[in-house]
Amino acid sequence: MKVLILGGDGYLGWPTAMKLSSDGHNILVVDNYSRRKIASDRNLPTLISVPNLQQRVVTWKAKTGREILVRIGDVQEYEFILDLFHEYGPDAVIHFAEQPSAPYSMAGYLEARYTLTNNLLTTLNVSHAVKQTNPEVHIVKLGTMGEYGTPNIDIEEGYLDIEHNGRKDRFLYPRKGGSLYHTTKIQDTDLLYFYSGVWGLRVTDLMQGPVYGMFTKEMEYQPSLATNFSYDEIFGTVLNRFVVQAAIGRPLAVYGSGTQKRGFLNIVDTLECIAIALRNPPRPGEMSILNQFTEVFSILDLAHLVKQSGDDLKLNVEIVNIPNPRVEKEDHYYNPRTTRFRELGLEPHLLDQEVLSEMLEHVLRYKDNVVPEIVSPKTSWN
Ligand code: USQ
Repeated sequence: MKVLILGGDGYLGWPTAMKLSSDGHNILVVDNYSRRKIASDRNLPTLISVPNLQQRVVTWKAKTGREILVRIGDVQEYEFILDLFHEYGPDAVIHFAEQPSAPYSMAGYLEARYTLTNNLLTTLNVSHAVKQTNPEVHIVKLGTMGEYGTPNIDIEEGYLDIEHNGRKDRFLYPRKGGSLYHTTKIQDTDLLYFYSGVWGLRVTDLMQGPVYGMFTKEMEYQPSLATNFSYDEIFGTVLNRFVVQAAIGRPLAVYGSGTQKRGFLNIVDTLECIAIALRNPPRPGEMSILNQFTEVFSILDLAHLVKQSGDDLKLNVEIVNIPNPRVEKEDHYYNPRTTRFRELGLEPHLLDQEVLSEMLEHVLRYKDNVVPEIVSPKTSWN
């Protein structure tokens, strides 16, 4: 297939490009380096600095003989994205080109405005470009489990059948975002649901939980093919941050009681889920929603797992509960369904001590690169 990857320079975008290229697809990646700009403006280096996309694809070609095409540009610019669809003629588009950080979206007005305009406009542009050039193109959109929030009922995969006053209908599952970022993802889902129905587009919306890890098979060719691994409060996800905190001898900072639960997955499974989604496009006019995580943990569970792994390496890891900078439920029911990916063949890579010690040993090798000042949370929700 010809696959267009929007946001192909990111933590998930670049590993996805390599994986799909390895699988034999033709890949064109697009990025405007907005994540790198935000990180550089705020002095938020990744654990290891990674080459830019143009350099990455040269290394990839040298190591594998496979070509990944690159275009640097902004998906918010409609002419740019429309021309790209005309020229390249993709069979599928994977849309990662969004501002991905919940804390960033809550940092102030400008950050909120950027998150809202970027995330909605890129989704609008992708929908229109597909409609205008080839409505058969499969749109695979990265959403988030955080769209559902933490309701006091079981979370289904995307839709809920409701019986009311003796009549029945099927609706998008009720949503409640925990940050402005999560709210933009809800709005993206609404946009895609609307356009898939009205224009007969084929859309897959992936409700993904927080991802952890830094290794995928394709990175083994060469260290400079690594993904960007963040541990700061803006771009680092919780487990990655805990591993870095353990490695530099800082207590693992659990927000609030740590009893809040989320559905997690290894970066390797993210790539597998994307590949599965590509192989299973919905019918025209249908929006397929899949919950993309493999295991539910409380934040405190994760902290204890990292502590155990750190203690095995004689790191003497401590755990502290700090006042929660976010407004979120800490004690709540959480029972999200995730059956569709298993039915479609996903074999999950679960979190165990081997995975954690591999991550910890990797971070320990680069621990002198860690800037301790960027680890503590500074962004508060209100
Ligand atoms: N948390 C801590 N300590 C930390 C960081 C986070 O206790 O140092 C807690 C938070 O309070 C939260 C949970 O861990 O309850 C998850 O936080 P996170 O920063 O790992 O994840 P989040 O901000 O929700 O966002 C991340 C990605 C986002 C993705 C989302 C999936 O940045 O792009 O959409 O995970 S989900 O959380 O399911 O919405």
